[in-house]
Parts: sequence; C-alpha cells; structure tokens
Amino acid sequence: MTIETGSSKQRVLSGIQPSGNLTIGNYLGALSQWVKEQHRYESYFCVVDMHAITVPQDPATLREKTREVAALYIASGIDPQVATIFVQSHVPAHAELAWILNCFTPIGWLNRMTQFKDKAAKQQADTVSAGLFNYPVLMAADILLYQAHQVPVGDDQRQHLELTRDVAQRFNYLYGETFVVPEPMIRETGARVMGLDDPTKKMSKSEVDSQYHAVYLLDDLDWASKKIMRAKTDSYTDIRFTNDPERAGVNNLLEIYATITGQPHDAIEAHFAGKGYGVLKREVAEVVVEMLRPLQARYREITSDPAYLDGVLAQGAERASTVAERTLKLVKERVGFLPPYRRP
Ligand code: ATP
Ligand code: LTN
Repeated sequence: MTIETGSSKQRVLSGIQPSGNLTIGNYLGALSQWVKEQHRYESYFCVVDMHAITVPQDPATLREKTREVAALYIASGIDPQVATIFVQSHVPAHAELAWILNCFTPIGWLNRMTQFKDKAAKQQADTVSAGLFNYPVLMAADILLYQAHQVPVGDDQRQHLELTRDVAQRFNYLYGETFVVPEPMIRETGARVMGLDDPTKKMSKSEVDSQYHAVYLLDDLDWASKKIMRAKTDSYTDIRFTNDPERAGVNNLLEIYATITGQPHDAIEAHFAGKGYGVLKREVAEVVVEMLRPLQARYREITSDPAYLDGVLAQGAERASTVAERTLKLVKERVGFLPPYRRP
C-alpha cells in the first residue's frame, strides 16, 4: 500500500488507559516492547484518557493518573525526543474520527467483542455506557489517524486489532485507499501475565479483588517481593513451563522470569531443576525488583520537576495533532464533508 506518511520509517502507535496503577503486566506486555522498538519506528504513545471514562472515573484521580502514566512511559525508557508522548484528549481528531468510523462499523462486529462482554458483565446492566460498547472504534481511530503499521500490545488486544483492520479495510473498500491496515505486534513471552492471586485471570490494573493480585510499577519494593512470595502455585514439585491449567501459577512465574531475563525456556528449566517453589519465587522476586528499582528512580526524578512533563505533553500533543489532522482532513473529504469556509 502506498499511503504517504512523509517518513521513511514505518509508524507505531499504542496506548494505555489511566484507569489505575500500571502493573508489571502492562510493562512486560506493552511498555517494554515500545521502549525496544522506539528507534526502529516513528512512534506515537498516548495516554488514553477518553478510553478510561468508558467506565466511571473520579475526575481528580483521572487527572493524577494521566500524568502518572505519562511519567511512567518516560521512566520505562521512552525518550520524548525520539517518540511522541501525548494525552489522547489533547488531540480532538481522535473523537472526530471515532464518530466517523462509528458510522462504518456494524453493530454486529462490536457485539462480538469479548472485552465488552466481560466488562459489561461486571457492571449493573443499566449503567453500562454506549462508550464502553464503542470503545474499540475509538481505539481504531487512535491507530488509523497515525497510519500506524504496527501496534505493540498484550495478547488481550488481539480482537480489537482485528476489528481495527476490518474497519480500515471496509473504509478503504468504500472510499479508496485511505488507511494503512495495521498489524498487531505481540511478543511471544510476556504478552499475557496472569494474576498472582488467581493465575486463571489476566493481571489487570482496574479489576482487583485482592491486594495480592498484581505487582504495580510503583510498589514499594519489599511489598512487591512479598506479593510474589505469596503467589498461588500448586501441589506438584517440578518446575517447568506447561499449559496445564492446574499449574498456571508456576507457569506464570516462569514466564515472568523468562520475559525479564530473556533466557530460553530450556535454560530456565535446567536452572531450576531440583529446586523448590520457594527458590523459584525468591528468584522471580529478585529479577522483578531489579527491573523496578531503576524505573522507580527515574520516575522520582521526572516527577520532581512537573514543568518538564508539562513540556513533554505540550510538544507531544502538537506533533501528534499535525499527523492526526492530516489523516482527518483526508477522511472528511472522502466521506463528503464540506470544507470549512474562510471569511475573505
Ligand atoms: P484495565 O484493567 O484498566 O482494563 P489493563 O491493565 O488491561 O486495563 P490497558 O490500559 O487496557 O490495561 O492496556 C494497556 C496495555 O497493556 C495493552 O497493550 C494491554 O494488552 C497490555 N496488558 C494489560 N494487561 C496485561 C497483562 N496482564 N499481560 C500482558 N499485557 C497486558
Ligand atoms: N484498548 C487498549 C488501550 C488502547 C490502545 C489504543 C492500544 C486504546 N487505544 C491504541 C493500542 C493502540 C487496551 O489495552 N485496553
């Protein structure tokens, strides 16, 4: 496809909702990939506050978490000079394109979305918003506005990416080549970190039943370690990677270890051969803590100067708007909106 992006590099876009405290799941599944790929692609990373309000949020907390998530992007290693970091609601083109795409998305496609069904089931039926239902269309707008080729996300976002591709293809079919059809970028290990308290559930920042569910990026390090030591395991003794649902806890700890250390599975199994779950947990806790320590130090540095973050987000919104407006203008022409008149 030959959609002009004005750069020799392919584009990447991704986002995280400021809907709670970021977990090591967000880091291993998404953020760490962004950091790794930021130089290879022209990258856009947004804090998706408009997605966060699809479920109830306290305004002051939302403001605070939006800044926290942006600072965590930088603390994780995203360089604002290399990649564009911005807040979704600062670029109105997201809302505008989402509306247009809503008009090209059959309800049947949205009815199939499992994340909607899961999230809706957890709320009282009469409080589930139309925004929650339309959530994937806003996500499609985020991605398509930037003509992103690759979208680095965790495994749970596969279905939303598929919908984004379907919407892009439908629009391109109806109006001619307009959008790059994006590909999901999902890593082999770490794309689905499970809850420490219940390894049958995805580790999540917003759906937390127990204080032992997740390790948060800003957790006190001793507390992070304690949570890993309390992770649910099983009554077997051998330590190996497995798909056995009964052994999901041990497998999850091994996956976390593998993702952080980058070691191959057989080397890890050899390393833990003959050792007990206590040793496994202690070593996983160690690598997690050593991953978080420098990240937290950088976070403290960044947040000690609020004006710095203001500047990053101002510049990010400007750069993002330039790209987003270009796509939006083309889309408006294609669907037949009258261009705005200027007074002579
Ligand atoms: P929420 O619990 O608020 O719905 P979440 O923790 O699932 O959110 P999102 O903001 O929806 O996080 O997702 C941000 C990114 O982190 C996405 O790319 C998502 O796939 C990834 N991600 C979230 N949880 C995990 C996990 N447990 N393992 C791997 N990746 C994850
Ligand atoms: N729906 C995503 C968050 C998200 C996103 C995006 C991810 C919103 N817009 C654009 C990638 C690209 C989630 O992880 N729940």
